[in-house]
Amino acid sequence: MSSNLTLSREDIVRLCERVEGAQTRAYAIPKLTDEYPDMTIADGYAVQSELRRRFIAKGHKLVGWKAGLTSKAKMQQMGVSVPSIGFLTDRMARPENSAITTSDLVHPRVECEVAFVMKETLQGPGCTAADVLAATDYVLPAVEIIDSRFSGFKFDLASVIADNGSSARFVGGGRPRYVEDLDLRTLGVVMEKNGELVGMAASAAVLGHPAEAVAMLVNILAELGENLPAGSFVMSGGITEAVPVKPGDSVVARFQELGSVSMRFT
Ligand code: OOG
Ligand code: MG
Repeated sequence: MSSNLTLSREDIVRLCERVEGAQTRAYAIPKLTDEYPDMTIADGYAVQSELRRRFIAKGHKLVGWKAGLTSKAKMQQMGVSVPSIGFLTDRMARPENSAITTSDLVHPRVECEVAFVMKETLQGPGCTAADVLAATDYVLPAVEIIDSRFSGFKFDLASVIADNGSSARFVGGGRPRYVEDLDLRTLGVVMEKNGELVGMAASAAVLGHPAEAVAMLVNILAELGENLPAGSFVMSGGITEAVPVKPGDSVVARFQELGSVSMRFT
């Protein structure tokens, strides 16, 4: 990792238990750097990796990964300027058009993303956007429901990485398409909540091209000693700002060329 570990093994386990408790019982906690101001990005990933290990030990299945904070809109909204990654499990997936409960979430927000499904395994370092496109089976539109476990949805990079990039739920849908049939830089996206426009942007907002975000993710995975296996579901990062949702809200994300993804909240 580009920065060093400062946490002891005991601290990593303690912080992991704190984050896991907040995630599974849906309560807010202070950001971890309040207690550990010297926490580094490497420390954040050490906590996240311990969380992943525990979830897998409990029978959750790793289905893919997500890139976070990859667009200007997201970086400005969250006050963080470096992208990050998090893992996705089968327990986080929700069907398209389904009712998503909020009682098991702290303060959910929705964001539109381009998702990739991989047909070949990718291994960094040195992974490029061209490598990603060649290894992609298809892309599809997705909505991520993020839910920071930190009070006020306020955090720094080390804390949000430890909290698995605020990952909570995700919904894939629309129309799967082959990348060679699309220009992934120019896809327009609009998000509607209760029939009103709440966000719009083009997919180039994500590091110039969503495949760049996936390449970045593969290169971070290499630093963690991991690869991106064939069959993985990968979200490339919110294109627009994330929008808060509450019970009763319905959300539609409309993607040019890729169709739309809908859900409602209860
Ligand atoms: C961090 C997660 C960011 C994205 O797509 O940018 C993320 C957060 O904003 O809470 O998932
Ligand atoms: Mg996201």
